[in-house]
Amino acid sequence: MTQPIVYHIPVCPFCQRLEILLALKGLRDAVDFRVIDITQPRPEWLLRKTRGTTALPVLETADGHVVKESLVILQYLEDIFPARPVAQRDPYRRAVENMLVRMEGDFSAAGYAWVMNQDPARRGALREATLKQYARLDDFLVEHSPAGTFLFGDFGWAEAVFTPFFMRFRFLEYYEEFVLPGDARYARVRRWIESCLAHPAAQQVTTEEIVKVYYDYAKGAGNGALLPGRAKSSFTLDPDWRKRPWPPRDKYGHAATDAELGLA
Ligand code: GAZ
Repeated sequence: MTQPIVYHIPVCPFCQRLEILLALKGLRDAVDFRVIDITQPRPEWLLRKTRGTTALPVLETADGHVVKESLVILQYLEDIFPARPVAQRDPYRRAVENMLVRMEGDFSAAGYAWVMNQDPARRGALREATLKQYARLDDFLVEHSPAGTFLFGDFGWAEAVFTPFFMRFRFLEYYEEFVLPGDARYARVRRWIESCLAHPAAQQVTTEEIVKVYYDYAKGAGNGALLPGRAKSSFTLDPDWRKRPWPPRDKYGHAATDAELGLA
């Protein structure tokens, strides 16, 4: 039997969504995950499949069709593996779930803009903008799920979409000393985030991996791009992140070399 193939970057949040969904279904091995090194030019065979686009994840169906965009792939996997549904079935509950999913773009954009910022004078404003996004999520959860932990009874679709970003935002803790303030305004979203991060289906990456691999994002270079004076991206697969030291936290004052990052 041929399986669907997913071409992915292990530390990519959009890719992790798919792994979480499959873990929730108990079907992680029903898809053949193949790792792509985004610090290298995309191989020609992959560009032929995607008709030139480079963003991952990309899924190839068992009969050879190509599906792009993590949320579209997520729905495809939900549809071909329906035995343990993750999405809500009730139309209104599904709509609520989808409204929350639509908030993810602004949420992640705020955190990524902050981590990638290189101007110390903008830190306060970027922190405020990020906090505003947490407050919006809090407000949504208070409205639709005041007493619960997850949006509905259990870790579900919205959680599979957001949790990879909650994990990536550990880079804000490390590089920007960000902690979600303890006040009541964020109490509901904090409960959600903590439960999401602790869920067994969402343990594909660790804080250590994120902090090490995303060093170049903290210095303003996204998606495997190379910073001036460096020969290797922190997104490289070789050397493995486990063999590298923790990067310097002082992103504004110092640019670490390949050697300091354990990449040389
Ligand atoms: N909309 C697509 C999806 O599948 O949902 C997005 C996929 C995507 O951007 N994948 C990235 C990629 O393949 C890796 S993960 N990039 C290589 C390429 O050639 O395009 C970066 C951000 C950001 C949020 C997340 C990421 C990220 O800003 O982790 O800004 C640079 C990329 C909000």
